[in-house]
Amino acid sequence: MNHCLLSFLSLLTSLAAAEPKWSHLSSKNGELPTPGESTQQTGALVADLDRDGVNDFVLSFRQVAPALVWYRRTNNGWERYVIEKDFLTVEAGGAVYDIDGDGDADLVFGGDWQSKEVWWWENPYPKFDPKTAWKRHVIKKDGATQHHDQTFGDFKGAGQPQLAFWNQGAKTIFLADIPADPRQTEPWPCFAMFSGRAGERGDQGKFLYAEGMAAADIDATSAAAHQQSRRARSALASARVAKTPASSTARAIPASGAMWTASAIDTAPAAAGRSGVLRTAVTAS
Ligand SMILES: [Ca+2]
Ligand SMILES: [Ca+2]
Ligand SMILES: [Ca+2]
Repeated sequence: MNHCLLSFLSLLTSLAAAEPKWSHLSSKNGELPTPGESTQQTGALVADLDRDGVNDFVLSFRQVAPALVWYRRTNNGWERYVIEKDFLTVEAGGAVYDIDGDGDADLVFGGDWQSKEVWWWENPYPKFDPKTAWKRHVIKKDGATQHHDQTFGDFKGAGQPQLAFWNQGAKTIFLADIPADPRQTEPWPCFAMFSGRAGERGDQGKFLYAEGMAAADIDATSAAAHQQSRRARSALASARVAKTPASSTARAIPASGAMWTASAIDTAPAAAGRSGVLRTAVTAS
């Protein structure tokens, strides 16, 4: 056996030893608190909301209140905290970022086909109460409905992230700078960075719209672009990376109003088991 093979086998052994041991917990068995009465859990986000170094998670709902519930990790398991006590028709997706710059992670979610709105919730750290909802702010309140997926990234090479969000009713991805005073600014100014078809294939003619969003620097080609993409990558490291089909590069774009273009990455027909495939990239033109 040669040295390389031995090293490889040794690496495999150490990786196997590091495998985490998973336990299946269910609210059905009382191992987790029951989130609410909605039978549609639309979104799930992982974030350390109380800054104790341990990840927590948030679930969203759209049938009955509450619309957002936080599962806070404690020494004794998981505790349920209501973030949004009201009824909202929250769509799948969600994003995490310290929007107001006070050091704690704030949350973004959008409304589904019944809603024209996108919202953010202000993290009240360190004052947490399981029954006290977080303050909700409006990012978008007009236009078309349905907002399936959002992400933060420095798409403009501005040195700080912007919010990109899908609006399926408009077949458009909107880009918004975080306002200088986000707690006092409603809605946020935003512009269409992409509009049109983005690889949607549909289910027997239904649901013809693209969804999913991730951010990565795909086409950096010059030294300047690399400079900007390095900043973007560091910004994106703290951003949520969602499931794929549409994505955006981190290359700098001109002033507001410039449209990005879509490029097919995978043109193969949709098939079972391929849901994670990146189909379309939306890049600065
Ligand atoms: Ca935590
Ligand atoms: Ca914050
Ligand atoms: Ca805060």
